[in-house]
Amino acid sequence: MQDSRNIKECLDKLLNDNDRVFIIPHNRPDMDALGASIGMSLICKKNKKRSFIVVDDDIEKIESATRKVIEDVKNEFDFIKASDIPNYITDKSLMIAVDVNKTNLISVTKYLSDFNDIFILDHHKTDNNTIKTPYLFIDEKMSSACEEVSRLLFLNGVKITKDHANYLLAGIMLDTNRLTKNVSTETFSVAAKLTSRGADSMVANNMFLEDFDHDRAIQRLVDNTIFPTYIFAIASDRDDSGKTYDIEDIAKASDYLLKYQVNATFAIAYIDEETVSISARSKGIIDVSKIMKLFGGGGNEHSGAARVKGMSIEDIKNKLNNILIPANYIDFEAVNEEEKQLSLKKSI
Ligand SMILES: [Mn+2]
Repeated sequence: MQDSRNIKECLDKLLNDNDRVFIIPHNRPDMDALGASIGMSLICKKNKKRSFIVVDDDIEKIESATRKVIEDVKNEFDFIKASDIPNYITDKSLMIAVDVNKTNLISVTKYLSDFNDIFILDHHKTDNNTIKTPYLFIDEKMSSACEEVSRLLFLNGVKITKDHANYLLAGIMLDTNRLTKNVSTETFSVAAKLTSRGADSMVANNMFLEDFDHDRAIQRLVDNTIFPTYIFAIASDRDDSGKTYDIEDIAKASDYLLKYQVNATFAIAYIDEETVSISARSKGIIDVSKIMKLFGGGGNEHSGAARVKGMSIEDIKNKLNNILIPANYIDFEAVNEEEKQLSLKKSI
């Protein structure tokens, strides 16, 4: 794990060298990206730097939990669109990307060269699209961007309200499947500190309450789940259903499947007439980002996704099946002996 003090030191210097800050979460921000953006904005405030959070998506297109928080805090923080950047940017503007490191997942790609410095704090793998900057802080083992930003808030002695603490806890809960996946003692320690500042796991959890239609969509995918081997589960829609899904609902279906005795889960459905989205989750033994790479996507060990054009759901399931058959699975050796024995026992 990276030492947060080094990150703080670097950030202190950059905040000192610049007069304005543009905070960039990934497109269609989720609670981890938004919570981390809010946290970063509080650090800027403490350092007396004006900051803007750039959310370019139409508010109606953002998932409900995030949208509600944006509505709640829009008077407290400056939210702007990417096209507003030229109105506010100065010669000494710092860009801070949180929960993202790739040019193809942000809205400000065409302004990158206008920023004086770029600082990135993320927990996703890097690839060819990763923004080039000397200030790149990636820790794939970190549960969430909110966990790291919380640590920075504590190190900076920033006062946070109960609401802020809840947003940060919600981000951690989202990325850890409610504190069950990819959590370390550090994660719990951060969660405890947020709780001592007024966060309430019930309140944070309630931010993710489903509305009925979305929950039905998620369950439709879950209902159609196959278990190609005893350690994988694949939920999907049918090719001929004519339905399109929200990316977030597909992700939630793969999250949902983690409650079963499997190591990795996948959910597959159309997001528009020609694009199929795959969401992948892992309890940690299998690196799903490697599998998603084979479909042109990415992510990290615990969480990955890909968007595929030109393949049907059935095609994708077949390709996935071929990859997942243990003999063909390139990293199957990563499964430790104990786990292998356990899985074998279960299959008998
Ligand atoms: Mn995240």
